[in-house]
Amino acid sequence: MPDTNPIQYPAPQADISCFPHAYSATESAEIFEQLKTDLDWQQAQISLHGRTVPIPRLQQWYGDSPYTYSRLHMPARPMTPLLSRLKDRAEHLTGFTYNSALCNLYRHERDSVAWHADDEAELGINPAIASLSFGGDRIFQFKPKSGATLPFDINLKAGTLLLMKGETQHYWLHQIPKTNKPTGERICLTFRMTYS
Ligand SMILES: O=C(O)CCC(=O)C(=O)O
Ligand SMILES: [Mn+2]
Repeated sequence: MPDTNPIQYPAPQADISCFPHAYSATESAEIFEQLKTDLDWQQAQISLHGRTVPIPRLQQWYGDSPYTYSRLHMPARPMTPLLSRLKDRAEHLTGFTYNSALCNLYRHERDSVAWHADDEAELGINPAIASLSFGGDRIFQFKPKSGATLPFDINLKAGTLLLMKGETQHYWLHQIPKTNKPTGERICLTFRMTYS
């Protein structure tokens, strides 16, 4: 049975909570393998200081509408049956509805996502973002945009659902930093509601 009592993080001007056991270890291991095989993982390229460089992770976008993120354009692509089932569980646990998923595959400890807020216009004003983690543990870091309060870290283990909602994206940045400690592969599905 999944946890229905989330842990709430006491960060000011944020609403961040997590369900550490949305999926059991056995379920998470099966889901990881299936997502790794089923999803159409690609390494996108971005333009940085006039050079084209590959982003340090694999990604794919699944949703009814196209999405533009950090100037990367991702066409609409229907969710797989497994993604739809995982989305249903995220909706049930969090009480929000989602129509898309930005999926990330971190191949090893040197893959990462840099400091950012999920604040694209298509997400609306105070988006609810539910992310499900599978595979190896990674540290997820938060830091305030103004240096007014302290940064903090969450260790995201397989089977965890993290929910960011309310004003979180206005006041906080998040990242998955590179590390030197071997972590194993990790898949993170970030469910969102996009408005076109
Ligand atoms: O991998 C994660 O936990 C975070 C990914 C993320 O922040 C994003 O896709 O916007
Ligand atoms: Mn994000």
